Amino acid sequence: MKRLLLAIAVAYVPVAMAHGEKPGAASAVDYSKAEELPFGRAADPRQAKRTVRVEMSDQMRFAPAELTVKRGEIVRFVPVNKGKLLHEMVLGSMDELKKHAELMKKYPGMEHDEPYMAHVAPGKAGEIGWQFTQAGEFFYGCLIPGHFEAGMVGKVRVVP
Ligand SMILES: [Cu+2]
Repeated sequence: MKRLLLAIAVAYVPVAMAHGEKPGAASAVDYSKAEELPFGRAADPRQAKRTVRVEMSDQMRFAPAELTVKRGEIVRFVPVNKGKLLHEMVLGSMDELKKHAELMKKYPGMEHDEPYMAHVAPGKAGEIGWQFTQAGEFFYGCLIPGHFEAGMVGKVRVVP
C-alpha cells in the first residue's frame, strides 16, 4: 500500500528526504536538493525566522486555521496535539489534500511520511520546516480518516 501512495505521490517527494529520514535526522538532510513542489519546498527549520505553533484538537480544528506568509519565507511549523486522538498536519494544495484524504480513507493503515507532513501523538509536538516559494493559497489538513471531512483544514495565504 505504501507503494501505491508512492506511485501517486512520487512527484511530491523531495529526493533528499525520500528514504525515511525522520525530523531528528534533519542535520543530515541536504535542503539544497529538496524538490520544488507547487506549494514550496522542504527547508531547514533552524533557518526559519518565524515559528508558527499550530494546535490540533479532537474538535477537528487547527488553531490558527489561517495564516499569511511572505513568498520566500521559511516557516517552522510546530503542530501541537492537544487532543486524545492521533492528528497530523499535512501541507499541500486543496486538490492534493483531497486526493490524499481519499487514499487514506481507502487504506486506513497506510503509512505515509514526507517532509511536508507531521504525525503527532496526543500531548506531543511535531516540526515541519517549509519555504513557501509560490504566491497563492495553500492548505494544511489532517488526513486521518474522517478528520479532514470534519473540517480539519487550515489555510496559508502566501503573498508576493
Ligand atoms: Cu486529526
